Amino acid sequence: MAAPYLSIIIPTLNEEGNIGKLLKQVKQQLNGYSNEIIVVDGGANGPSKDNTVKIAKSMGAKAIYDDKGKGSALIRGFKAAHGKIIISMDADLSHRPSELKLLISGIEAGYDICVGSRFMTGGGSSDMPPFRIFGNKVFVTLVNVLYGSRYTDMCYGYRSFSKESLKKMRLTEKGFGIETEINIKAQKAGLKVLEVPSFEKKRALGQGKLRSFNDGFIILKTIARNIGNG
Ligand SMILES: Nc1nc2c(ncn2[C@@H]2O[C@H](COP(=O)(O)OP(=O)(O)OP(=O)(O)O)[C@@H](O)[C@H]2O)c(=O)[nH]1
Ligand SMILES: [Mg+2]
Repeated sequence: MAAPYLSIIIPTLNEEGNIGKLLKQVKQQLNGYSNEIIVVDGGANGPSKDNTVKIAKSMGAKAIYDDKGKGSALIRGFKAAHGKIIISMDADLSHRPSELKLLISGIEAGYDICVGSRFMTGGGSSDMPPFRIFGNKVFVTLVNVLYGSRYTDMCYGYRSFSKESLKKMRLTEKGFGIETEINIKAQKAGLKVLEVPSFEKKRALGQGKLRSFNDGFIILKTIARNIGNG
């Protein structure tokens, strides 16, 4: 079978209230593009305890398993992807499927990576309490100063990639440091990155897994770990 043009990678952990609605909307947006949707399910306590995988499979998505965290799930999904363009997207309906075409066109226009930004004109968030906005600002500023980049957002997972760019970055972050690792390694590898405005909605149903302080610390360690090495 010919390789699909697009691969959509969705990490999931107990998202049964959201995944069906999301996949329906994604499929509507991707009508006309050859595509595969890969759900990477699981967490430290094993697979989702609810019907996430059952619903995803019934709607034509492939499901694979990973138990090491969101970053690990994304890396596994990226490796399993066959598409020329690969997109990462959350399962909780925070990311608007109507923005998929913008992310696709960024790669088609010749960029290696296209990242959604909640802090550009036209972007925004109804899912960020003030302390998360503050933390994100600190991380963006640190990365820009340390690595000479000009990002406006950091910890946001709605992104598109050319297949080659993913191979060049050799990603390793297992948890919520993955987006920061991508921003840093893309900059270090001299990849062409385009930020596009994105609006993040509140998680629709279910519980968020990010723990602001623990994961903030992990993000800081990600920033520190990448200083100097290559
Ligand atoms: N496979 C896998 N997916 C995860 C894990 N943790 C989170 N996810 C998924 O990653 C995406 C982002 O996680 P969220 O919990 O929504 O994180 P967040 O958006 O920062 O937090 P909220 O604002 O509370 O939603 C969602 O699709 C989750 O289901 C994990 O350990 N493993
Ligand atoms: Mg969320």
